[in-house]
Amino acid sequence: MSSAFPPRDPGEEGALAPELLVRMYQLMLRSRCLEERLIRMNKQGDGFFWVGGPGEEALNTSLGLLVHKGQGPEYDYLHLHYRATATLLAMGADPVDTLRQMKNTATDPYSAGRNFCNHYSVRKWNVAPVSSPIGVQLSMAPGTAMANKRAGGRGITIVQSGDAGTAEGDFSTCLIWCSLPGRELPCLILVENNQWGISTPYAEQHAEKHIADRARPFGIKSAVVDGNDAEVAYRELKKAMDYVRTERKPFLLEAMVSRLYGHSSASGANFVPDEVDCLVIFEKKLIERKLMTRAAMDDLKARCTQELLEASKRVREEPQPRGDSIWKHVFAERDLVRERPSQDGGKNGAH
Ligand SMILES: Cc1ncc(C[n+]2csc(CCOP(=O)(O)OP(=O)(O)O)c2C)c(N)n1
Repeated sequence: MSSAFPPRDPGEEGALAPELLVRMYQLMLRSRCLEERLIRMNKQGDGFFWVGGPGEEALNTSLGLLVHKGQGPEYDYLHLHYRATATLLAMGADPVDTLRQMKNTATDPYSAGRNFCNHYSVRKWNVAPVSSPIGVQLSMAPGTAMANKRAGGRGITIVQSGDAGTAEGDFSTCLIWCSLPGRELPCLILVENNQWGISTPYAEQHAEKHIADRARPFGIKSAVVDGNDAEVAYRELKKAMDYVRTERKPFLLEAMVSRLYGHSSASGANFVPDEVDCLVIFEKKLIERKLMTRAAMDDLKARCTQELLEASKRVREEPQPRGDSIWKHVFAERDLVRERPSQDGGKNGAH
């Protein structure tokens, strides 16, 4: 099994390997360009709603690179939230598919034009459908973590939530079920703390110093890390994932991140200049270490922006879902667990 996992990075204890850093930067930049295209599409009327992850790229790119990708309980399960754009891109998703979901075309592979942008669902990679009601994923994660444990391999479950999402009862459900004595689950609980829940400030909601401190009474190990530093994010995430993979026990990682375009299109989706930008920090580091030049970064950004602009124009011409497909994808059309037709022979979508 272990040979299928990403190779250990030689510079794990110090700086990460130069090739890895450049790869991470390319992915983070691509994700930012994609978000900026999505925001423009929404403002131009090519999509009803935008929510996404500008400001969370350092952490989410690292997650996408570290995940053990595949289908079934031998592989990692992902219960993401709606800011995980960079994770999907780092896993190898086509950004054009995200544009399709924004435009709600019939060609959108995540929801066939039914859902908001950045609401992924990829069966072949164990990516559970992203839920708009916040916190739901935290109750589902122990289920797949149990499947990981029973399968006996090294697959783990990773569940993400924002800071405000931890006020939901689902968060407690997750902590309780992951830490039952003698039945601990291999689940990484990842809290991406951008200090806001739409317009509710973190400081008014949390008596505890860190959300990670809530893990302690459950005997769950935890850490708080700077999610805006790509190198720190990658290294700390890897450490936490290695722990869960090896020990088959939960871990709570709280990463401090930014929200660079506000909550969503509902709050205007305008750039917030006084937030820390992980991409700017990373660019400075790469230039200082002479791994990339400013000109090369600018050129990459220009090419990415142009490529996505052209793709968005093509997506505009793709078909919308037909009215007579309205009942499709509402119920399962076959029993996916036992691979046999469901009891009504798959007609359940027809009424
Ligand atoms: C159950 C539920 N309650 C309220 C909402 C409305 N809502 C959408 S996003 C959000 C804030 C979530 O904040 P946080 O969990 O910190 O994540 P962030 O959006 O900041 O990444 C709220 C309250 C919702 N979608 N679902």
